[in-house]
Amino acid sequence: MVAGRVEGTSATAVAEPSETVRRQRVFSGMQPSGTPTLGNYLGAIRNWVVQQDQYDNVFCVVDLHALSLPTDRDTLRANTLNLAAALLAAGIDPARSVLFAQSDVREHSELCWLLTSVTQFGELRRMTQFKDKSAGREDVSAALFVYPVLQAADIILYDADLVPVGDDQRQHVELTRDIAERFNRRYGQTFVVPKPDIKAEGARIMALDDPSQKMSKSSGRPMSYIALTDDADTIRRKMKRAVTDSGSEVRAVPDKPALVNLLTIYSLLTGEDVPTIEERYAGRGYGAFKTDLAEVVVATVTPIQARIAEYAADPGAVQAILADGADRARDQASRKMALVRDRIGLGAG
Ligand code: AQP
Repeated sequence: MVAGRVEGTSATAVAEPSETVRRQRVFSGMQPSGTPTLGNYLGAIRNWVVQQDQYDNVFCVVDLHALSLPTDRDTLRANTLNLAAALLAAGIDPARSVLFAQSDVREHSELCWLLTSVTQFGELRRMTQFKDKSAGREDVSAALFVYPVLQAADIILYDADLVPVGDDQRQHVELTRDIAERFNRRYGQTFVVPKPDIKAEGARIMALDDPSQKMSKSSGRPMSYIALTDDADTIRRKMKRAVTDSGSEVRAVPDKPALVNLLTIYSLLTGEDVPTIEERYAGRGYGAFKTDLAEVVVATVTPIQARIAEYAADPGAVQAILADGADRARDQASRKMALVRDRIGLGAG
C-alpha cells in the first residue's frame, strides 16, 4: 500500500449536518476520457490542490460523463483508476478531500433524471460544448446532450458553493445555477446555488498545434497536448513541434496567440511574470525559449510521474481510497436525496 493515503480519511471533507459554521464547499470533477493534460492540470487540478486547506473538498472521477462518447469497458475502468492515481499524485490528499468515482454513488444518476424535469430543451441546445463535441458526428448520444444536467446534479448534490473549473465549463456552471434556482423556486429552498471559480490565468490552455483550439485529452492528436504522463523526450519533441507565430520575438501580444499560450504555461509553472520571461528571451528567438519551456514542463511532471508509478505498483491502494471516498460522499448524497424526494412528493411517503 502507498504509505499514508487511506489512514485518517474520516477527518475534514463533507462536513456533518450538525456542524454550525460550515466551511465553503468545493465540488469539481474530471472525465476519465484519457490521460489528464497540462491544460487539465493548469485549469483545474493545480487549483484543487492548492485550495485544499481552504475548503471542504469533494472531487470526482466522472465516469458516467465519459459514457457520453463511445468507450469500451476495459479502457473506461483503466482510465478511471489512472485518473484517480494522477489526481492523488498531483497532490489531492484523501485526508483533506473526498475523492471518489461518480458511478459508485448512485444518487448522481437519480438526481440527474429529476433535474431534467426542471431543465429546458432549449437551454441544453445552446450549450457550446454540445455543439463542439457533436459537430461532424453521426452517432451523437442523448447522454452527450444531457451531460450538463448530470454535471448540475454532481455539483448541487453536495451543496457545493464553488466549482473550480477551466473556462470551457463556465457555461455549464451557469446552467447549474439556473437549474438550482428553478428547483428552489418550484419546490422550496433545497439546493445551494454554486458559483464558478475560474482563475484569470490558465483557465484556457490552448492546443500546441493550433492555438485557436483548447488543449484536450481526447483530441486524438497527441502532438496537440502534453499528457501528465509524457516522458521527457516526448515533451521536448512536442514543444519543439509546437506551432509559433510569424516573427521571432518572444512576446505575449494579441497577434501572437501561440506565444501567448506558451508564455502563459511558462509563467504559471515557474511563478515568474510574463514581462520577466519576455525580457530573458529578448533577441534569442523561439528555439531557446521552447527548449527551456520543455525543461520547465519536465521539472513539473517528473515528481508527479514518480508518484503515479508508486500508485501503478499498488492499484489496490487507489481502489481503497476511491471506496472510502464513495462511502463518505454517499452519506451526504443520500441525505440530500431523501430531502429532494420529499420536496417533489415522490414515492408513497
Ligand atoms: N485546455 C484547458 N485549459 C484549462 N482548463 C481545462 N480543462 C480542460 N481543458 C482545459 C479543465 O479540466 C477540467 C476537467 O475537464 P473534463 O475532463 O471534465 O472535460 P473537459 O473540460 O472537456 O476537458 P478535456 O481535457 O477537453 O476532456 P475531453 O477531451 O474528454 O473533453 C475542467 O475543469 C475543465 O474546465
